[in-house]
Amino acid sequence: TDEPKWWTNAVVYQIYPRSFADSNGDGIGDLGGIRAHLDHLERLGVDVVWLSPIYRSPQADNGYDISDYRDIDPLFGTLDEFDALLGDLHDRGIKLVMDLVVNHTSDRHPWFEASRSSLDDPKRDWYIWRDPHEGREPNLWRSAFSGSAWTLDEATGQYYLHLFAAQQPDLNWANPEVRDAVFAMMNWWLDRGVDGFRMDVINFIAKVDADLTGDSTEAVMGPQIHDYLQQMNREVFAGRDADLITVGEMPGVTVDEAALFTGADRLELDMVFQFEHVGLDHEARSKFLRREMSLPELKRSLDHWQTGLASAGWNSLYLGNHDQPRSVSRFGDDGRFRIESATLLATVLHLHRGTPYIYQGDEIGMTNAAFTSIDQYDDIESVNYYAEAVAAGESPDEVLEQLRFRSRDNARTPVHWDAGAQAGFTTGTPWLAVNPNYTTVNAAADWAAGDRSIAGYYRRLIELRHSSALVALGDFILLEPEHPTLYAFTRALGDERALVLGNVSGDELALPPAVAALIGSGARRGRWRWQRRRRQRCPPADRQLPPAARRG
Ligand code: TEU
Ligand code: CA
Repeated sequence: TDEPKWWTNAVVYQIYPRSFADSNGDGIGDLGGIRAHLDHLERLGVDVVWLSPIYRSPQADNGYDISDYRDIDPLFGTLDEFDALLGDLHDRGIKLVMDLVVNHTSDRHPWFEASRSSLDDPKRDWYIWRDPHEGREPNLWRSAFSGSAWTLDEATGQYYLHLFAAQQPDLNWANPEVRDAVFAMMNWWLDRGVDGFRMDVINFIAKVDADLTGDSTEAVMGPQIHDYLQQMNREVFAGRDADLITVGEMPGVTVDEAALFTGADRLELDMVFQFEHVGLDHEARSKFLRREMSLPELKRSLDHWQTGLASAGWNSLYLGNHDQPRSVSRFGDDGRFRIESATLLATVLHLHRGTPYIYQGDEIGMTNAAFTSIDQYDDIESVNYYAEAVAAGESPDEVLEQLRFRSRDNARTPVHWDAGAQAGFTTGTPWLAVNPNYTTVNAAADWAAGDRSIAGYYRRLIELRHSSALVALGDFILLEPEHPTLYAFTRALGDERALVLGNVSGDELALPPAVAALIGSGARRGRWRWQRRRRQRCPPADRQLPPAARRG
C-alpha cells in the first residue's frame, strides 16, 4: 500500500550496554542498568531502542565477537532479565532492535572451533579458508583493526579470513547451511518478541571469490548480497504481522546501491547506515589521518543522500554512534557553545528526511573522552593502531593526538547520570574512565536546565516528528549550499512549508538576501508561522545564535 511505514516518523535511541548504566557494581553496564533508566527514554519519547550486542562473547571487540547467538553474556545478565527488559520496553510503547553480527563470529564460537579442527570437518566450509599464496597470505587485504586480514592456522596449514580482528573470523555466506543457521537464529529472536535488527557490516557478507587470492588489496562487495538479503527477507521477515524494522550498516555503500537495498519493492532492508558524511574529515587511506572538513562539504554530502533517496528508498540519519567521535566534539564547539552546538546539530539532523538515530549521551551533550595516555584506552582498534603506528616509527604523541580526536572510546565512556561519584554510572570502578566534565554535563542537571536542557530540546524534536507529516515525509531542498556557516533547507508537503536555519559558527550571521526574501515572501503569503525558540538565557546577547529552527 501507499501508507507511509511506521518508522518514517519514528526515532531510534542506541544503547551501548557496557557504557549505559551498571546495576551490580562490577563497573560494566548491564541489562539491570538499562531497566533502571527507562524513564529517561520514555521522557525523551523515543520509539525504538537499538541495543548493541549483549550475546555471549569473549569481548575482544566488546560483544561484536559472538560465541553464542542464543544467550546473554553473564556480564550483562540472563535471558530472563532480557525478557523482563523487553516486557518493560513494550509496556512503555518502545520497541527493541537487536544488533545482528553475522559477517563474523567469535573465534571461540563452537562453529569456528569445529571449522578449524580439521580440513574435512563438516563445518570447515562455514568459514573462509585458503591455502597460502606464494608462501604468504592468500591476498593483501588488511584487517580494519591493523595487520593482515588473514591468520594462519598452524594445525591445518591454511589461512582464515577476518575483515576485523583475528578473533572475528568471517562466516562463509556462500554456504547455504550458514545462511540457514543465521536465519533460524533470527527467527528465534523474533519469536521471542524483538522488533527487528541492526545488521553489522551486512554489505560485507558477500565476498567475491576471485578477489580472495592473489594481489587484491581492497575488499569489494559481491553481487550476491541482494540475493542473500532477499532470501533473508523471505525466510525471516515475510508473513510476520508485527511492525518490524531493519537497518543495515554498510561502510562504503553508494546512494545508488542504497536505493536498491531500501527500495520498497525489492524486499531487502528498510534503511541503511551510510558512511559518506563520517568519512569527510579524514583521509581516505586512514580514519586516523584527520583532514579539515568544510560545512559545504557536509551539506553537499547529506543533500546528495536526501535527493538520491527521495523517491526510492529511505535514509537513516546519524551523526554519532559507538564507533564515531562524540558529535558535539566533532561537528560543533564542545566548550563555550556546547549546548548551542548540541541543539543545533540535533535540529539539523532531525529535520532532514529519514529516521533519526540518537546515540546515548548525545542527548545530554556528552563530549570526547580527553584521554592523555594509551593506558586509558580499551578499544581493540585504538590499541592495535597505536602499537602498529608507533612500531612503524610515528611519534607516540602524534598518535595519541589522533586517538584523542578519533578513537571509538570517545563515545564509549560511561553515560553521566548525575553529579555523584562516577557520574552515577556505577558504585564500583568503571571499565573505562568517566569524563571529568560529568559534574556539569549530566542527565540530572540537563533535565533540570529548563530552556537550556538539551534532552528537553530533543524531546521537542521527537514530538515534532511524531506530530508533523511535513517533518516525517516532506521533500527536502538544500539552500545556500556554498555558504560557509549557514545550514539552510526547506521541507515541503502539500501546502505546508518549513524553513530550517542553523548558524554553524560562534558569530552573528547575516542572512543571505535569497533566504531573507524567502522569509519575507512566506510571511506575506501567510505561509511562515514563526515559532521562535524560547530565548536562551545563557550566552550574552552579542553571542546569541539565531534560532536554529523555524517552522511554518
Ligand atoms: O563497525 C564497522 C565499521 O566499519 C567501522 O565503523 C568500525 O567501527 C571501525 O571503526 C573501522 O575502522 C561495526 C561495529 O559497529 C563495530 O563496533 C565493530 O567493531 C565492527 O563492525 C566489527 O563487528
Ligand atoms: Ca554490571
